[in-house]
Amino acid sequence: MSLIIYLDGKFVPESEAKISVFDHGLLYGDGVFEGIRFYNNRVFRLDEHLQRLYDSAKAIRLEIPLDINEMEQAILETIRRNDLHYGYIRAVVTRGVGDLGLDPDKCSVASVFVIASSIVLYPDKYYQEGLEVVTAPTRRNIAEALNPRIKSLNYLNNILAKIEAKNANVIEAIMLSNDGHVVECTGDNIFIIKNRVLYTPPTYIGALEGVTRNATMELARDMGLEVIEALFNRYEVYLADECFLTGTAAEVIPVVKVDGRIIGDGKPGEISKELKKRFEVLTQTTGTPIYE
Ligand code: PXG
Repeated sequence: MSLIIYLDGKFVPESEAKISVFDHGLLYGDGVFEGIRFYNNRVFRLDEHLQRLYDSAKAIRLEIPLDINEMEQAILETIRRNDLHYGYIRAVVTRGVGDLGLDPDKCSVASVFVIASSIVLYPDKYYQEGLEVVTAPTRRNIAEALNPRIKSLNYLNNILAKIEAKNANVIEAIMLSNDGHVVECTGDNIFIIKNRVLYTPPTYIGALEGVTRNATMELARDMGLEVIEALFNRYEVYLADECFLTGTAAEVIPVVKVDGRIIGDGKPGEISKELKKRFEVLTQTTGTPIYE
């Protein structure tokens, strides 16, 4: 089925949703994006995603031609035009059409597009049995070069690590900072649990401030658990009682093996399972209504 796409103020069929070969989003990865989920006719944490999009744009001095309310309406209307109830949104802002030089000021206006689509879910067995992951040899970009808190169109750092995951026959890889601290995965944040305390790396070492990460931290605190943003190394992951990843696509997914080491008893942990359950309730019952 052909989708209706929002592109620069218009709703067009997929076949007409085209971007110039001179767009700097394509030529240089110069742009920002968000991946957002909607469940049960509500967009999950839309305000948080929009804020991150505008923060990312500000950090690269990119002016989005819509204000945040207009962007919200463009997203909601794109879902409505496709008559979707559960799914995935990709909102993208590119620097726009320029010449073959780097200069962003030669691009007159940013391009905005929104794709609303159904989502391809990870196979259920990963949630039931837990994931195996490896550590990628490729280090996470350092924050002082390209801050990973900017959700930019330049995902090559993550893609290199994803290739390393696939070479090892797994679907996700842990990325380390240059000095060996655990940072995050290619498209997910990471948590470990030791003695009923949750640990996740602080964003300043170069992890994206994940919307799912934030929601999970709130849910854990609601359960009376302590959550600490702290630096840790692979050693602490290997010795953890539980480990799980969070992300818009993956939601909350348990990890049971890291670099060949069994985590805990090799089965999804009790706290991870409870958080996954509570996260599902949250996504089904909260969010910005699409059709009211
Ligand atoms: N870290 C990175 C590097 C990400 O790209 C997350 C963490 C999790 O953040 P949220 O806000 O989603 O909880 C992301 C987001 C994909 C895909 O196809 C993954 C993301 C974005 C877009 C596509 O796997 N991950």
